[in-house]
Amino acid sequence: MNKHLDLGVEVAAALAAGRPVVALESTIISHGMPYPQNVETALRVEAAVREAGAVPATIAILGGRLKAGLDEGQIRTLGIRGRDVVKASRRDLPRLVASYGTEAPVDGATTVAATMIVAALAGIKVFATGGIGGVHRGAEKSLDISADLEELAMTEVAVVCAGAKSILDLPKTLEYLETKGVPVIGYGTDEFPAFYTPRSGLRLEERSDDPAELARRLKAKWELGLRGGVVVANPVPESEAMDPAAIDTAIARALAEAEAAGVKGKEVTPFLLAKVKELTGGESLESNIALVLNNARLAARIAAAYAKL
Ligand code: PSU
Ligand code: MN
Repeated sequence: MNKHLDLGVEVAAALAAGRPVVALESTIISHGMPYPQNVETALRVEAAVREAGAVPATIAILGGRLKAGLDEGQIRTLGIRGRDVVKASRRDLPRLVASYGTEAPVDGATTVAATMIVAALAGIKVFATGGIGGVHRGAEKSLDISADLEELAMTEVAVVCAGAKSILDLPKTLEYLETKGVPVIGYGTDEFPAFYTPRSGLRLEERSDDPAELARRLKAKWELGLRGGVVVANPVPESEAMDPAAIDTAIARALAEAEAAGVKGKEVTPFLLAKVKELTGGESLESNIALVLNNARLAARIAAAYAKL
C-alpha cells in the first residue's frame, strides 16, 4: 500500500477479499456538473455500482491524502465547493500530496488521469466516468492534448466511458490512442460514441458485447506485460441521447466563446463543459447523468467478471 493513500473501509475489505471494486473520478463532481445535480449524481452512481454487485471507490485528494472511497459528506463537500477545489491531474499530485501535514493542506478533485493513477496504486482495475479528455480541436496550433491520453498509454486501468465530447477532435483522439497502443473497445457498437450521442461516424476495430469476454481481453493485455489502459466505449442509451444538430450548434458556440475569451490550459475543458450546459439548458445535463449511470453499471459488471478470472 502506498504511504500517501487511504482506502475507505468498504473498499479495503473488498480489495482484500478479491471482490469487485469500481473506481469513480471526482473532477466530474467538482468541475463537470453544477451543484446540486453533481452530488446527487455522484451518490446515484455509487448506488448503481452497488446494485450491480461491486463496491464504489470515489477517488479524490483530501487534505493532501490520496483517497479511494469517500463517504457521503466528503462527496457533498466536493460538490458544494465545485470549481474552488483544485482540478488535479498527474502533474498536480506531488504538490497536493506534499501539502499534507502543512498549515495549508490542499484538496483536489481527480481527473481521469489522476483517478487512474490512484486506482492503480490501490489495485483497482476498472473505472467508470462520463467522457475522457482527448486531443482538442485546433491542437495542431495549441498543442492542447489531455494528460488522460498519456495516462491511458501508461497506467493499467480500464476506463468505461461514453466516448468523448465533440468539444474534442475525435478522429485525432482515436489516432493518438492508436499510436499509444491503447485498445478502444466499443461495447455493443462498431462506432466510437460521441458522449451525448451514440454515434460519431468513426469506426472502431474492436467490439465486445459481453462483459465477461471484455474482462478476458483486459486480463490478456496485462498478462502480456503490456502497460497502459483500455478504453471501453459505451454509447449513451438511445432514449437518453441528444439531438446531434442541437449539440453540434452548442459546441460550436462554446468553442468560439472559449477562443474569444482566450481560455488556456486546464481551464479549457471546464469552460467548454459549462458553456455547453448553459447553451443546451437542462437537456445535456439529463443525458450526461444517464450515461454516467449506464457506464457505472457496465463497469460493475466488468469488474465482477474480472474478479472471477
Ligand atoms: N469531459 C467531460 N466531463 C468531464 C471531463 C471531461 O465530458 O468532467 C473532465 C474529466 O475529469 C477529464 C478532464 O479527465 O475533464 C480532462 O481535462 P483536460 O482536458 O484538461 O485534460
Ligand atoms: Mn488541456
